[in-house]
Amino acid sequence: MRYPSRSLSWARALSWALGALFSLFITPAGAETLAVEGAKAQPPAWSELQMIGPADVPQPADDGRAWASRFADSGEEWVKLTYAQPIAIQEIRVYENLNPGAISKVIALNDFGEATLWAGEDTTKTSPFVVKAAGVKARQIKIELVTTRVPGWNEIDAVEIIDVQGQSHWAIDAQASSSYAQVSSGGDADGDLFSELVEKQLQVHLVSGTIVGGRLLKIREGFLELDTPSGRRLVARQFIQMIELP
Ligand SMILES: [Ca+2]
Ligand SMILES: [Ca+2]
Repeated sequence: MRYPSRSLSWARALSWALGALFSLFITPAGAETLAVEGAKAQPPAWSELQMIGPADVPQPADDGRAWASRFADSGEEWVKLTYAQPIAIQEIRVYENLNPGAISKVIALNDFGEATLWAGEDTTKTSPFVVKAAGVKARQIKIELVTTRVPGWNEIDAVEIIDVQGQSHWAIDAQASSSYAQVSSGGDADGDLFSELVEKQLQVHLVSGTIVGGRLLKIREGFLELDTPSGRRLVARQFIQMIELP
């Protein structure tokens, strides 16, 4: 069952997205480009991809521009954020737009292994939740939550890293143990069809007339992730007209 506020947020996200033709997700200098192909496409509301880029939920609320787990109070969940390059971290700021306080652990991941930066119970229950890192270098951050600690959905809008120079960094990719988008998108009937195409070279014809050529890396909720000559691209499945296997 959906709450009315959830449908409203989705409508808001969609109307915002209508203005964004071929919107570029994020292009940090010297980093790979992750572009969304197929116009109007936005990641599904409440999917983990909503944590990519700067915080965009303007005030504390249930909002589809944030990640929400599949269930509100099912127990342990995690999210993993990837940044454009390894960062010497001074501070991590986790923007929790709804029911903050369920975070149980913050881990920095790099090529050499992992370091737990913080573990315990968040007694502040305020957003952003801030963890100091004293210069630990990492390209990925894993955040664990115990969602039973705070009733209702414990949503995360974005995760900001402040480096030792005071510069701000936002995630370019995200993963999660589950997401509410799996529920709101009503399952994945095409999943089996697309899974046969993973690692194959494809020519994807979009309804706009654009053709995107590349190797299929991953099937994401509502999107195909392709490795193209100009970088990684997300193609919205709803705008695919035909797929050619050259
Ligand atoms: Ca909860
Ligand atoms: Ca967001």
